Amino acid sequence: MFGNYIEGEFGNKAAVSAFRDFDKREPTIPERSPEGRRKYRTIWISDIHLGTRGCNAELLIDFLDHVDSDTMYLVGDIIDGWRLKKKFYWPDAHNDVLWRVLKRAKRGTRIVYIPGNHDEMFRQFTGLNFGGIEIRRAAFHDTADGRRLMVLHGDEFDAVMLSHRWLAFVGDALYTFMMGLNNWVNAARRKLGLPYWSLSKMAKHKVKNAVEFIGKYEEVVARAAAERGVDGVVCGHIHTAEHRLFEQHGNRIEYWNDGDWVEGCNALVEHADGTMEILHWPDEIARREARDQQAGQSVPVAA
Ligand SMILES: [Mn+2]
Repeated sequence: MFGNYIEGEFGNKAAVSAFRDFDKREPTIPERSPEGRRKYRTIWISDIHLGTRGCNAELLIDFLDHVDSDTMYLVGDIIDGWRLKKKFYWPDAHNDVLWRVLKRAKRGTRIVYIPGNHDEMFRQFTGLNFGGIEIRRAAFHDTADGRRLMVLHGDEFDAVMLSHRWLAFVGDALYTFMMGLNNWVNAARRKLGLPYWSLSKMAKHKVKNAVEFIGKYEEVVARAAAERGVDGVVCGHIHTAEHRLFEQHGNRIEYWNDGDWVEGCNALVEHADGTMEILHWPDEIARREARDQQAGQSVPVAA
């Protein structure tokens, strides 16, 4: 069924052969033995954007090979259908990620997949199960210490945030680039006898707005959670891992964002006692390598 769907959706030979029986093939990056993995009660990951060059599939594979959980939520934008339809890009490592997810389901991890806006084509399968993966529009998660969290991708709030949306994509790299451009523009303006004009000032203003956008987004999401009477919310979508506490009519509302696997490479985890934590995987790898070096052994990253 999934194969037929891919064929219809992408209608392209490369896509069909890339996805055909992909779960039956062995991964190109061999899986590390599941023994000795760090065990969590719950793992949330999102915004992986498989099918794009930006996706850090190798780091995610390293993460998946070092952690385990009873439940795993895939909080949307797992496969970037938008971009795949425009240009088909699917390296082996991206198959390897899907293979690992399906393998976890087979081993007994409860996997809940909540499609996002970039993989919204899977929303039509809401309520169905594929290879042990439950597809849902949103979910409620009860923590070990009795908090109820609403789990959703988060693009639902774009309508409210519409006027600010594009600002979220103005980042530091662009700002640095504009600073350079600013010098160049003003050198040219000087030659033409024109007064100084600060492009960087404008850029700075936009970056400040991006920071404001993120803050505002977190507030909007937390308010929506409060209205549903839950203790908090877990979402993704804005590629900014974060934990914030809000007050709404005297009630405490937790906001959690599990980040992304394009830039941040973050995951949100729940420990056995209900404590939650945001992991920054590049830091975890650095710590592991320092430990291994101290122990006098060197272990390659994906081994
Ligand atoms: Mn998204």
